[in-house]
Amino acid sequence: MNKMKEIVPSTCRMCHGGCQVNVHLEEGRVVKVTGNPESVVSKGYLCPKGAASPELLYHPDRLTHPLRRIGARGENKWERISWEEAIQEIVEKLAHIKQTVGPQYFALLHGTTRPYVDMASRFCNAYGTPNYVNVAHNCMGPRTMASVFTIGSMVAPVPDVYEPGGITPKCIVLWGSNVTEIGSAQGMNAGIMKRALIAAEKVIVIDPRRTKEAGRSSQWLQIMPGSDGALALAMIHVIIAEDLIDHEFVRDYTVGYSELLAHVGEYSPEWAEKITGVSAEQIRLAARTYASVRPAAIYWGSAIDASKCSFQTARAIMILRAITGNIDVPGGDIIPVPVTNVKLKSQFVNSEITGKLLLPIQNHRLAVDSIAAKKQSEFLSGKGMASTFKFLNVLQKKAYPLLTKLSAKKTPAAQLKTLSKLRTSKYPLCPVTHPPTFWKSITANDPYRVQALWIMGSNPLVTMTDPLETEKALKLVDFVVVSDFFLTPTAHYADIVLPASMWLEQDDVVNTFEQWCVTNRKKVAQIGETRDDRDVLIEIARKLKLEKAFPWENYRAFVDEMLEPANLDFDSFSNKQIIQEKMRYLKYREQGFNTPSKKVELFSTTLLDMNISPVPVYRAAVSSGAVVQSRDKYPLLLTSGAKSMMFFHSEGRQIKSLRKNNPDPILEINHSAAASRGINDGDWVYIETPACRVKMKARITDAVLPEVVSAAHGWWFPETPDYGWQKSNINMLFTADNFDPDVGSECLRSVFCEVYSAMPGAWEG
Ligand SMILES: Nc1nc2c(c(=O)[nH]1)N[C@H]1C(S)=C(S)[C@@H](COP(=O)(O)OP(=O)(O)OC[C@H]3O[C@@H](n4cnc5c(=O)[nH]c(N)nc54)[C@H](O)[C@@H]3O)O[C@H]1N2
Ligand SMILES: Nc1nc2c(c(=O)[nH]1)N[C@H]1C(S)=C(S)[C@@H](COP(=O)(O)OP(=O)(O)OC[C@H]3O[C@@H](n4cnc5c(=O)[nH]c(N)nc54)[C@H](O)[C@@H]3O)O[C@H]1N2
Ligand code: SF4
Ligand SMILES: [Mo]
Repeated sequence: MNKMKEIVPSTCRMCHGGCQVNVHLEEGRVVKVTGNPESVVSKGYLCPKGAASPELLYHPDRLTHPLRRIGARGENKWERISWEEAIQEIVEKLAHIKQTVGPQYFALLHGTTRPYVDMASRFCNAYGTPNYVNVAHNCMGPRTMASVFTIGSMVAPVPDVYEPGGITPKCIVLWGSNVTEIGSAQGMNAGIMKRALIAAEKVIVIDPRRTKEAGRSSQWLQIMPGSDGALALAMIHVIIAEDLIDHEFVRDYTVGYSELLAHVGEYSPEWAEKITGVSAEQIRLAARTYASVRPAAIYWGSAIDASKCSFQTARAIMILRAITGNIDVPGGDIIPVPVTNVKLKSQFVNSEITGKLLLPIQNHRLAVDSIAAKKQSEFLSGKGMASTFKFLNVLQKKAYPLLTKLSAKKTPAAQLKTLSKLRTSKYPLCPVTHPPTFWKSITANDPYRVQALWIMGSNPLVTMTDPLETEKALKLVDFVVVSDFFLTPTAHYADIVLPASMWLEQDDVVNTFEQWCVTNRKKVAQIGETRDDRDVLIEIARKLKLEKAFPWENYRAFVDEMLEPANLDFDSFSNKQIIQEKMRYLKYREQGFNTPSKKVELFSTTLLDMNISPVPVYRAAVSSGAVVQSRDKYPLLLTSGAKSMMFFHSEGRQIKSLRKNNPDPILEINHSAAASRGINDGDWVYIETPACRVKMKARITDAVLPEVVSAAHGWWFPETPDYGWQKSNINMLFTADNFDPDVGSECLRSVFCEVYSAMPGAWEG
């Protein structure tokens, strides 16, 4: 008998990539996911994670119903409860907190962008808590801020590789991104990028590791981890000194060129050579190639973000794009045109969706990373009365006019400046509550300790720095909810665990990174009682009487609203599969740039007003003082977290087809460094910093320099009873005490360490 077969077009969500795929069903069961060759987004591309989607869907360890903790925190003892009970408990707790101590005593934390992020942030703002915590400080936040303050766009420019104008860049710089070997980064598709790289005349790779693309590039700059800011400034220096700028663009569309000129004089290639390890000649060659082979595009990765000089480095790279006239030209770094006939939910193009203005103005100041919150808590504890009175006075006088301005001011830079003044955050450009400060606020009860925490889609014990501090904090919070696909090391510390649905169980209009199109995601399965996070958020919000901010009965109603302007219902949209917007280049010629000056701001007075350097500077991205002092004990420079094709951060370790291809946590170490330490290929080794040591398997290679090692991140072992989250967790080696002063990012790419054998060949678990 023939089996009932069906193919449903949808959009993968095993990572940010948004690949359009075909979901193959047999007798209603998902048997396979394949790439969709018709797709303009992904042209048939599918990575192993996408192919493993059915394995995740049907995994025997998946959470299928809500759980309530019955043992001690971390003990992993649970009872099954119903959704009604779980939701009632959460609603009661949140209502009680709001009434008794104030909404700021609740925090919501998530990791990288996932489908629920817009609703999660809206939830926090509507409920009244400024403690919306996520990893933007280390990921995309610095790059987004650089885009906002330089060209006035929340959507950072991307290389013109999807061919809306029929051409791709002649020169591509891959700067701290290994997108073609991981599947996708921030929506950029590996397959599409690969085609563009093959077509390009020149490819420059800036990476401390010889990646595949570095191996086949025209020029590979093997940079010392964390020193990208120095390289970018030296490249600006060369381009100006050798008169390779685009004169017309600089004259007509930028402000602050003379200040930039004076500023970069000292940043010669010889200066940068000492910091970056890249020879002055190589720097000159790269700058000349980039400035003269046009159109050129830079694809930047998260290596730019996770340092002590993240925002400034990203600013310098934005300026490189501008002074060479490569912004928004066909084949350059373009700003996609968002779809117009759909109500978009991406926070990058619809600032309304996150509900920032729903947050009562005085609450902005109550975030745990806010200087004002500290003053208030001193006031409540009887200390610092005088200054607190002054602060309350200022708040009354100034805050309300500020909020009015915030909504009236059109440029995102002006809005962010206002918000930053309201928030008085220690890190003025950190767009969310700063995670390390958040965890410290709990352990130190300073300025106060939140009473409830909802962790949605994050495994901070593994992916955030200083996990022991995080564990301590998780034990101290009165009420912890975790929403996830699986019981993770972090979920073990929850009071309530909620089972989340994955992409094959969701209807959606996909819109986060690729702004120029929206694609369909179609629900084809339902496992146990899993629920869409957004439905849960909406239900809880409405039970907390927040219907004004959440007028939708459920998420599906919101999706219908998204499609209203296009006059489509969800089924017709699903049949269509995609709505695209036509690309328009050189938009700035008609409308200027959306900065206060309407031009590209090489010098930014807005930044100056915020006490941030108005022109990009370089700050050594080394780790904390204690480590530097013991440099002879820790001679190697560790960069961590180059992503693996098989895993999305800490996910996928329980998925057989993926784990088979990457069974162990890998440390890449150079031959000579390994030989002098008696380490053989495949040995388990300890990696040690003053903070801690963890074990990984050595891969001996000439792809990194003898003084550099590169370690994977996100490791835990779901196959062991305690999940072994401390054994190979690279974040155990980072103390959370060394931040970029502008945005609060951390030095994930540059900490000094030592590596030694952990009993060759023996892995004692
Ligand atoms: N398969 C898979 N795909 C993913 C993810 C995943 O976990 N797995 N995560 C997603 C997320 S959230 C992100 S942020 C992106 C990240 O993806 P990318 O932006 O591509 O960044 P990474 O993979 O972190 O690092 C890319 C390269 O930076 C190099 N690198 C390390 N240190 C430095 C340095 O100091 N300077 C320079 N120039 N290069 C350095 C590494 O060797 C690596 O080759 O990927 C997304 N896509
Ligand atoms: N040392 C070091 N650390 C790093 C990095 C590095 O390079 N080096 N990279 C950093 C970067 S770039 C990022 S973005 C962060 C990422 O950090 P996170 O985004 O916090 O990633 P994970 O810790 O893997 O947590 C994701 C959890 O959410 C679950 N999940 C996935 N999708 C959903 C969903 O739709 N709903 C719900 N409820 N749960 C879901 C997964 O099962 C998993 O347990 O890690 C950072 N950590
Ligand atoms: S790159 Fe990302 S979106 Fe594309 S198939 Fe792989 S996991 Fe899915
Ligand atoms: Mo990220």
